[in-house]
Amino acid sequence: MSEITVKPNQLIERILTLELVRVTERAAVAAARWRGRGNEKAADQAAVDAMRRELNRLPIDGTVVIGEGERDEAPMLFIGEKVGNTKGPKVDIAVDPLEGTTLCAKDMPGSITVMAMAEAGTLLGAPDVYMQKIAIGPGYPEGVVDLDASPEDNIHALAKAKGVKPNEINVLMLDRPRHADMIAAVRKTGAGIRLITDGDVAGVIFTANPEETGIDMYLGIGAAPEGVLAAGALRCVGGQMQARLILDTPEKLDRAAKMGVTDPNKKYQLLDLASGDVIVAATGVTNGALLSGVRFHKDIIETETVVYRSATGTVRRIKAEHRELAKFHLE
Ligand code: VTB
Ligand code: MG
Ligand code: MG
Repeated sequence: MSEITVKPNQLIERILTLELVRVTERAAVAAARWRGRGNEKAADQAAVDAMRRELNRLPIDGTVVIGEGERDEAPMLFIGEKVGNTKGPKVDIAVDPLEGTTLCAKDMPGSITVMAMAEAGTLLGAPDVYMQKIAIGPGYPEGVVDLDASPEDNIHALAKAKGVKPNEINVLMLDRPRHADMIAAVRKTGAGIRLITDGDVAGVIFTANPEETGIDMYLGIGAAPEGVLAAGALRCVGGQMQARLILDTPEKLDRAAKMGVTDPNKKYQLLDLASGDVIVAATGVTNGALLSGVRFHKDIIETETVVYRSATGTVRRIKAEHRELAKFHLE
């Protein structure tokens, strides 16, 4: 049987996989210390500080392409910020240091820390605007669903491809007023809808293994950065995703143009969102369906991280016990 050959540039990427786990682990522990305290900003800031500190330890020449906002509005991890000790490969970095700040502040299920690292120039530089998204898991014919088709047509097409009735399809959507018509249209087909208050990075990732998550399709409007982060994970497991930026004001058009978006109505395919080798890591902050949350014990802190590597299609779940880190928890 032929061995998997490791190209030289992949060696550093293989080594860095575990380093990215450390980045999201440390950010998750920092955010979890604010879990349930009702202070979204403090939880988010703690995650940002920890993620930036750990990123700057990495042997990479990284540029934040998806971050806490554009340069003039985010003090840290802004789009364009350089991260890493510059002694390494040029890479794109995408971060959501605390995905689901409200979920963390209220200790509700599903908040995570998440980041992606990819070959330089391969992640869509997405301004923090809304994005229409549709996503399904692997194993279906290319283009079986379409962002511009009606929810009814997409549900019927996916059901046919899956060999089930439409009322056996389950869709995940953000529970938002902007989705009222879409929710009604999906419900008309008899399909089920899991409504979430926040966290559609995980929401898209759930489509990757419907037998475990019960989710066949993600549908709706969420933030663009979250869409690109989720696309990185789907690149690894072979799902399908289409997306379109919502640039409905001159200001948003201008911001997107400054980030190289030339066609504001472009329908992005998965490979437009994340076109090169990409690693995505996410650690649970509160307990959720994707990951268990951080657990604080007297001398040990427990974390769970999932890390996706598109170059090999590898998904790793890493449960870690942190003893050294726990000493700082006593402060
Ligand atoms: C979306 C979703 C994110 O925030 O951006 C949501 O993509 C915000 O939506 O996962 P609203 O502006 O309608 O509140 C998250 O849920 C968390 O960042
Ligand atoms: Mg965030
Ligand atoms: Mg977010």
